[in-house]
Amino acid sequence: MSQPQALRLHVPEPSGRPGCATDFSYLHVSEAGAVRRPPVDTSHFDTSDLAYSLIRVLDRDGKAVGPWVPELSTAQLRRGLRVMMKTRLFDSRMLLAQRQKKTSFYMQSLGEEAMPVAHDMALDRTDMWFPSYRQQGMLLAREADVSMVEIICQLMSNERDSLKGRQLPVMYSFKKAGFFTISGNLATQYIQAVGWAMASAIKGDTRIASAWIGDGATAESDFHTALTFAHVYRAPVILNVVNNQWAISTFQALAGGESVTFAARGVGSGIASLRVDGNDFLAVYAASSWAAERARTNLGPTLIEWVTYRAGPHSTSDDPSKYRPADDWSHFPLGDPIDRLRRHLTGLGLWSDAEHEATRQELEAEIVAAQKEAELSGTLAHGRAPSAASMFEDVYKEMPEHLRLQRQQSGV
Ligand SMILES: Cc1ncc(C[n+]2csc(CCOP(=O)(O)OP(=O)(O)O)c2C)c(N)n1
Ligand SMILES: [Mg+2]
Repeated sequence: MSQPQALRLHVPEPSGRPGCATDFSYLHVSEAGAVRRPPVDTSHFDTSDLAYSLIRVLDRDGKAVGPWVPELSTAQLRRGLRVMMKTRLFDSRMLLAQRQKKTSFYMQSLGEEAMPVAHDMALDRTDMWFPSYRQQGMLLAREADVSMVEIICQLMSNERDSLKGRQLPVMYSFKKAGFFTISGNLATQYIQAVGWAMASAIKGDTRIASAWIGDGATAESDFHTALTFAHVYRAPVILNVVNNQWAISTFQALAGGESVTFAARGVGSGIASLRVDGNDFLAVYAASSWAAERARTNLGPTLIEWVTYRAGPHSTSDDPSKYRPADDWSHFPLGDPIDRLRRHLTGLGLWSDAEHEATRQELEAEIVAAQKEAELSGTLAHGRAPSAASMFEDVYKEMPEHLRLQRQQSGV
């Protein structure tokens, strides 16, 4: 008999660190157009290969190829590019506002703009989103429902903030836009979305739910509980997993993405699952439409792992140069979603450099004007926040005696 071996654990490490370039071969990227498109009434088992490949539409030259090419009008494509540009410009402007102490905190979606914008285009306006904090692109796409001024007022916790300064900036809540209140407690979105979707089906409604989670947050038990309920009751829900490679300073492998994809967890739970290039606007639209059709026709949930890259810091409190190469994003094999759609449209003769620049200037002006208007109601730096006494309100319909007493004692 051989000598007993000392036991040891395997602790995954990223393939790159500051000063050492990342080896992105771990992503297993498929060629554009190479992955098949099954009918929507497929079984979870039949999506096993799709959970380990990568659905892509835009090739290196910006051409749309393969079975997943969606039917999108010129107007939709141009609008998609415009809203992605708006999201990026909005983010950089709000980052600046945080540096000027006008808001306490900000989270950019740099590099991840395609997913919320294209997903929104594939869903109906009455569907319900349970987002995490990096899907602001959806709100910026809904200009008919939510104004940019309202969004900025929430960030500045000012007197026009509809949440009265009670939420961390970026933790938006817009019922009128089907945007469920963001919770700082990760993964709660998943159980809430599945529960809401089940309720929609119980009521015989036609609205579906869209749940959002990051790679890191899938390690929470809520994720697995939600998958079980969604599978068992065939809930009308789309289960989005944004694998942007990082959970603050922790690499996605630590949440279990090293030898098994996040999409494969869906298959293992009896849910049809896709792994999709999240930086490919056309692929995002096509996969989202496929999943939405399944949900709408009572074929049940679909889990989609979006492969993307968090190009900026996790938040304004993070410094990614401490844990990954500074130029990592420029080597990410799936590129920049805005550049890729721009190239596609330019190749079709539907966009030009001059138009790009004019759109950029127009959007900048729109954002600056909205910020100015929002600041008329105050910023974090310049008072005009809702009074501290208001924290006692809105908890109960009628304020109970013990809260009334606390308010008196607090002297606010
Ligand atoms: C239950 C819970 N655990 C930990 C945190 C702290 N936290 C906030 S964001 C974050 C990283 C999440 O990473 P990921 O899910 O990959 O999402 P990403 O930020 O990359 O979009 C952590 C650990 C939290 N808010 N909630
Ligand atoms: Mg992440």
